[in-house]
Amino acid sequence: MEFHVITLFPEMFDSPFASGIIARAVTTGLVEIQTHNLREHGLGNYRQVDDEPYGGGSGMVMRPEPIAAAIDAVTGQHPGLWRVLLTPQGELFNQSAAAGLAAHHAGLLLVAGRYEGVDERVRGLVDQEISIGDYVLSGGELPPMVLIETVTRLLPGVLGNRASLEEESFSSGLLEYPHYTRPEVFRGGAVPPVLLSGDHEKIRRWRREQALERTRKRRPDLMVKAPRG
Ligand code: 4HQ
Repeated sequence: MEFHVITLFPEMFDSPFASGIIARAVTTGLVEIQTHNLREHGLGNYRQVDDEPYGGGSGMVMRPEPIAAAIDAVTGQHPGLWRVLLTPQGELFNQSAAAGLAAHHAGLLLVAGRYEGVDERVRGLVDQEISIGDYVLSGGELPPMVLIETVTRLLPGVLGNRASLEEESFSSGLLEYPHYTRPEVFRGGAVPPVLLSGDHEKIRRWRREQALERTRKRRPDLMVKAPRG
């Protein structure tokens, strides 16, 4: 899967993907991450990419022409990319949206914003607008990184075969069951005896109950589509 990112700060994408799962996915050729510097499409001698808002007000707005030129340049070289603008006004990102993005086999073109926002006419240049959460960031680089990280681990071959498909499909959409490792007692807190019992069927059932109970208590909003106990 190809990820293309249009950004004013390409260097910010180096270190987050230089180690761990993503780095291995890049080395093994499962994913490719290409940054494209928006500044190269800036206007005039100063390579301007932003300007004052019509109608007045504070902050700067990203002009549409450099973004359009960058999108045209990338899609000209890489046809079929699914174009995504990261903005607080987009659809809220979640695991199901990540799965949808992972299905775009030609790859993704992610447009990172900066400043107070982008000119409204940029929306017409993309296929989808996504928000990574209901909070306000200063920079525009973290949202595309979050998408790349979330989508990459869904791609075939990236994680290897871990959990059984049945367990995985049961627990998807729920919070995880509680995890324990050594020591058996830590500051008065004991590991639940069932986990030391060696009875794998009993352990499986206990974990399912815990995941359901924990989700019901902490995130009842997730229970709508969750599997029945
Ligand atoms: N932005 N999800 C980019 C966000 C954001 C979000 C504010 C968009 C800052 C530069 N983007 N500008 N939340 O907070 O996608």
